[in-house]
Amino acid sequence: MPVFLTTTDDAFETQFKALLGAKREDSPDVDHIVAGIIADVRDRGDAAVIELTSKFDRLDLTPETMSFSPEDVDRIIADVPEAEREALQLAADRIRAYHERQLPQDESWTDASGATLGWRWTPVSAAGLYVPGGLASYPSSVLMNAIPAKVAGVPRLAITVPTPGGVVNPLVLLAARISGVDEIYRIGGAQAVAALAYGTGTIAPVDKITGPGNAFVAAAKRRVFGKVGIDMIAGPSEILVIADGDNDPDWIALDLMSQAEHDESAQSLLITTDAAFGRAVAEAVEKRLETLDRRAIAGASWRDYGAVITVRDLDEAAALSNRIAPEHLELCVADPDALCDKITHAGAIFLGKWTPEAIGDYVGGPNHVLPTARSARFSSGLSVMDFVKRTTLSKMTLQSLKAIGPAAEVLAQSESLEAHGLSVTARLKSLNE
Ligand code: HSO
Ligand code: ZN
Repeated sequence: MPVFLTTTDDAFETQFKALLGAKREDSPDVDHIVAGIIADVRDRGDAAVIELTSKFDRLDLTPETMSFSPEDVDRIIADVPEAEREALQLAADRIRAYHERQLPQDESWTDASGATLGWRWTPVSAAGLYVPGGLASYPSSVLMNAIPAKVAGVPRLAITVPTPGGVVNPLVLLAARISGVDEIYRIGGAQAVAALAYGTGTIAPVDKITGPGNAFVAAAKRRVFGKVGIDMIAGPSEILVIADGDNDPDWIALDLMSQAEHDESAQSLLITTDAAFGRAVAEAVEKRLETLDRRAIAGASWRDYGAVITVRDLDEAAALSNRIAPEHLELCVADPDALCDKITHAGAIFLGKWTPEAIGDYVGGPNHVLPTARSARFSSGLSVMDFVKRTTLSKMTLQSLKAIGPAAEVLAQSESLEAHGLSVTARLKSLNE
């Protein structure tokens, strides 16, 4: 059973704080192992990657077999059923269309001094996408990471995916093909992150690494940050549903379970204005937990981190939601747009009862890589912006240098940086000659 809280209870504030502070990630002490792996890959390149892959993935590679050739991919994706091909294609088309609207504009203008100023956006030259193996090897996540990079104009996009015993999910390769990925390597773990960051004989280094992974991958991404850019370090999934009493308890139960089934450390929360409805949802969850394939995972998440919170009204619901800053927020209320206006911190919002969060995981269009663990207070989901950078542009004329240069001379002097000041003075002096 999850916890049941009511805002009218004296103990509410203490209980709610405990819920917010619940530590959902046991990150084991893997950092020293990861540091060793990264140093080894830096020193020995391909040889280290090949040894580590043999050890951890029971797969013997050579520099020649480290990547899937286009023919390998053709062969492996040949048997993917038509329904799955079409679904992935529909998802990819919708994700691309959404992300194309994120492309930022270059700017240029001439100000009152006569200076022309602006900025220009350019993509990173190469990006690396980590795709987990095993249970969390999601083709949808390949689309969500690769498509924004390609929309941003990244010319070289490499994927690493561990293939324990040589086994790979064909849909991962198909998603990579549909997204226009350029290189696919059969490696994983910290060694894959190190190979992408520092390069090996076979793998050219990239400038930005994105994608989810286990504790080793997360630790490796933290360690290579600075040498390359990284995306956020994603924690376990979260969903908060705000629902009034006018909903089908079973629909809401399934929405809560859709994130609970990701991970035993996932968190599913319900905030409702109707206590009886909250109890009905909890009952519906128990019923569903009797049969769901992933009932062990979903059940553990719901029991350990789930909660049903009864509030006086939707204003109170919005205020609590903003304190939680959830990764996913569903608004299952009569006027979701009005409630949406009151939400300031959330990774992604799903409005109205016809919008289950799972639509956003697959086919809605927005990205499903989103800020977790309350980081929606200060960050956003993955976007085209993660694969571009901004260069500023300044062009002075004779008049503009005359107008603003003297202030630079004064400031340079006050900072005791003589050459700075003289670089302006020399030019201004030439005008008087
Ligand atoms: N909900 C997950 C993403 C995902 N769901 C992938 C299904 N597949 C991110 O929080
Ligand atoms: Zn999901």
